[in-house]
Amino acid sequence: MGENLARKILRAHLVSGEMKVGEEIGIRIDQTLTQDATGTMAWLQFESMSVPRVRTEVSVSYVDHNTVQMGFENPDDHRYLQSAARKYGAFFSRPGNGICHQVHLERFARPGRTLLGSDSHTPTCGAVGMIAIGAGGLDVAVAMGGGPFYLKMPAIVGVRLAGDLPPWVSAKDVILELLRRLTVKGGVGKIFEYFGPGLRRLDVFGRATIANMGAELGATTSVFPSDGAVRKFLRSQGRENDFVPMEADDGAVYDEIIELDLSKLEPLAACPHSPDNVRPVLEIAGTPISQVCIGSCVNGSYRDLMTAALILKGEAVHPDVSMTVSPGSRQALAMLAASGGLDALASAGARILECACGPCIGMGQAPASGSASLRSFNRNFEGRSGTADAAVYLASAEVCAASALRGAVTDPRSLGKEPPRVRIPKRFPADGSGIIPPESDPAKAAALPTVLGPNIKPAPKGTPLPDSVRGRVAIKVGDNITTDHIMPAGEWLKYRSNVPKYSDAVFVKVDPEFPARARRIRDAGDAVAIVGGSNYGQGSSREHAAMVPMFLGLRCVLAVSFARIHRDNLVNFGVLPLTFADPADAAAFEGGDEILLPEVRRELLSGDSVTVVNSTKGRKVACRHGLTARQVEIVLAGGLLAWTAARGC
Ligand code: MIC
Ligand code: SF4
Repeated sequence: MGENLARKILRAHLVSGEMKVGEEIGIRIDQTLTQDATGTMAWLQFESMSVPRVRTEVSVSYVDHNTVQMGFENPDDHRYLQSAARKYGAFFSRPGNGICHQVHLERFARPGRTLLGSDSHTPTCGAVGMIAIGAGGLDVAVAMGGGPFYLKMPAIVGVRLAGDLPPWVSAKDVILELLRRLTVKGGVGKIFEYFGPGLRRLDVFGRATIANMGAELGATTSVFPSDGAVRKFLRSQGRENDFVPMEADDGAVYDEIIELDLSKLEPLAACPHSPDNVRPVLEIAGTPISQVCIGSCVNGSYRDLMTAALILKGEAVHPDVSMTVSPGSRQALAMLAASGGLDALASAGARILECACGPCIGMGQAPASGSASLRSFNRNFEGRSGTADAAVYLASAEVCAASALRGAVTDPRSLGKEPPRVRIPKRFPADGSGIIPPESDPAKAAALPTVLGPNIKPAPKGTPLPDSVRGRVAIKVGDNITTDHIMPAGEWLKYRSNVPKYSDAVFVKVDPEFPARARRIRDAGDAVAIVGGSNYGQGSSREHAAMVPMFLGLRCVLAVSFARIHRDNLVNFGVLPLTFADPADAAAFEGGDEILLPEVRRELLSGDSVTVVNSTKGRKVACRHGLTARQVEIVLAGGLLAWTAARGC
């Protein structure tokens, strides 16, 4: 029986478990990446493990999220990260060098390898045939220390691509179509493996767009074969030696198959406020926009930037539109400059920003009140742009550029222009000067200091789970709550390394009273509980969405279902994620209810069921924990660090 590519790579890295869907497996990690917003905590946690040097083939520390430097906080983080990378054997990608996923794809991604990154869009590198997974910073720290990464064996979904994309339709429309069909929870517990004749004309940049935004499906990761397109890409990066052909066996078996005829696709857009609220651009054409943003890790490649440049060339951005360009990497920017694209964009009136996440994470460029912003990005959660009542739409570079010209959402096919034809250069500039290698002499490295600043506080530690837990529901929320709801970024991003200060931001955009209420519950000696709907914690990998509420006393989250990375992060910080055995029971809970988990320790050790009593409503409901034996031990110990310390490793 033919084996698919995802299973082949997982099998080659398997260190524990059986590859049966839903069962826990442990895999060896070859490469890691961290970025500055999750990196300081990850590296502090790595330091606390007393490992002298990373034990991976390649670890890279990127600075890309928070590069605005409005105060000392960010540069202090950058300085710490640079000092830790140098000392502990990681490459350091300097601020301005680009967004981690784009730069990693260009400089480090290798077919057949595994990559674990403390950012949810790490799957981008699946474009070159590697298994690249997003996780919390603590999991990445463990992987840097040589430990395996544990996950439930995902189901492998084969996506068979047929046909060729019509003019003006691009890779972004492929993933938007999948989001339209499957929704933001359609990929939970799954790996999407792409194959079929439709791959023929899809280059690595397009594949990276699709793999990147597979994160919005909730997927564990996405993977493409390592074929001629990958070889060509690696050659253009001066890395042809890294090429290894990799593909599924003939007749490979998948747990599920999705058929997608590329020739039937049309330009699509995700409407506010969810990446799966997808409609044909034709249907929303004419919606006035105040802003267009091109770039980010999903559409910040040379291909996307040049596409926009060719559409805007010789014309001007509409007077009512502020247009920004944030290139995915310095390499993409350099190529754009060399081929005249930068001039075309700047002359058309686009505002050229740094090669960084920028507007995507609310670091500047908040749209005007009540206005619509069209972005070639991957997330449009309410408030993420920095403007609470802005309406953010997501689309391809083609749709964004056409709309920038017209001042309203525009189907690019209606421009009456020739479709842009971007010529991908045979060779990209790859001088490496944005990447600083680590100290290679172990003796010298050991003597090097790491440099902390006053905003950098240690990661908080959890405490062992008591026999029974008495608590209070501090907030009840609905379906699809994102980690941006739980721990906002934007103006709060500079406190990622200062948990006490960042705790003032927990849930503030949903309920400004939350932090004070949680502290009151905690200080009265009760546990804080949260009740959520389905897909609780979707979106980013930020472990802060578990760590910071834990600091405020969070002990358990009761939800209908969880997003994968957030659930793992809760466990890592000793917070119990419970799902209602009967989802209808969620209705029996309200904010302020007193709850009791009378025998939680015993129940965790004896089966999958945990009893939750709502003392206020006089109801007893059955919940499930769904934890593996290893995860049960971690929750009982009060988190992964405590568990690891107790085992003496
Ligand atoms: C995001 O796109 O939400 C982020 C910011 O890149 C996060 C990481 C973070 O919150 O630091 C992610 O995707 O994991
Ligand atoms: Fe950065 Fe946005 Fe990509 Fe997250 S999604 S890594 S914030 S560009």
